[in-house]
Amino acid sequence: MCEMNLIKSNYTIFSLESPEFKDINEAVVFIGVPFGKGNFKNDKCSKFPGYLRSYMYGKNIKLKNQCNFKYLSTKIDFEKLKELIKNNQIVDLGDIWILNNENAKFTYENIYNTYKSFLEKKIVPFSIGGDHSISYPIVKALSHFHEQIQILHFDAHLDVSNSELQKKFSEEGRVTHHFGNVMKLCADLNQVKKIVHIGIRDFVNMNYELPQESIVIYNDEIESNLLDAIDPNIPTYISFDIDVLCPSLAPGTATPVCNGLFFSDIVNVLKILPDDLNVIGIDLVEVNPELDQKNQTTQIATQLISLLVNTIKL
Ligand SMILES: [Mn+2]
Repeated sequence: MCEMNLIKSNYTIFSLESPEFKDINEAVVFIGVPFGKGNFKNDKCSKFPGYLRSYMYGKNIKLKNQCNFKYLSTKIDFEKLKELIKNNQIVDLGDIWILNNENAKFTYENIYNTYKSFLEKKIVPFSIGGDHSISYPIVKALSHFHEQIQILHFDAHLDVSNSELQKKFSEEGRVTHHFGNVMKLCADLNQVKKIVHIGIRDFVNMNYELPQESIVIYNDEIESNLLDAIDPNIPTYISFDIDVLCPSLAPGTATPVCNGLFFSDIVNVLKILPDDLNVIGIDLVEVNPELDQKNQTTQIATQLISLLVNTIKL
């Protein structure tokens, strides 16, 4: 059944292999989730998975044995990633098949069911969005396999919107799931014990009521407070909204907020994380190639993916 929900591309992320789903077991798997309608400002982030693959193909960007990561200048050793490459445990499965005329409820359900089939095969998914709303069906699928989950949420926004209007719409049976309430929905899952928000700075966050699972680490507190905020024993999902970065580096997103994090800040955060943290899935969302300038955002997204995937140990 699952095979039908995936569509292969001509090119793959990092030119990785794209085996048949039935042949995969215990692997890190890139999956494109080309859905943008959860972002009502601009839905063209749906084009990013395909755009990224063509970009990587055009630039001949490959992950293979003896890859040199020194060009990222990070002082991070890429041992985990090298191990995955060496063992052929990192592949690109293509995109979740999403049609433009599908309704959003159906799409979220489809993502949820497809990811449940992935997880049965001990796959650690690295999802390429798409807008931020896709994280919820993914975390919901993960919640069937883990009693406790902690989310490390990189974003300029808390994404915990919970208005009266939303409640009313929801009672009317309308879709109220979107890019601005995705972390509130995740917090409402019993298994999600903790959400650590990093990079929060937009004015819109000033008056939100925080779910009790939430801990905000503001940008000036990363060095001092991040390590204490993270529970090293809880399986961890990393959700990375590209707008956490300063728009001067990553303009290609629908809701840019000035004074954001730089690449070196992200490296710092990753260095602070406990080395044996059990990372059970990652997503990178909200990259919008139509709003980008000279592929800056796609370039930095490519570098970020190398950094983030290196946090996964099978
Ligand atoms: Mn977001």
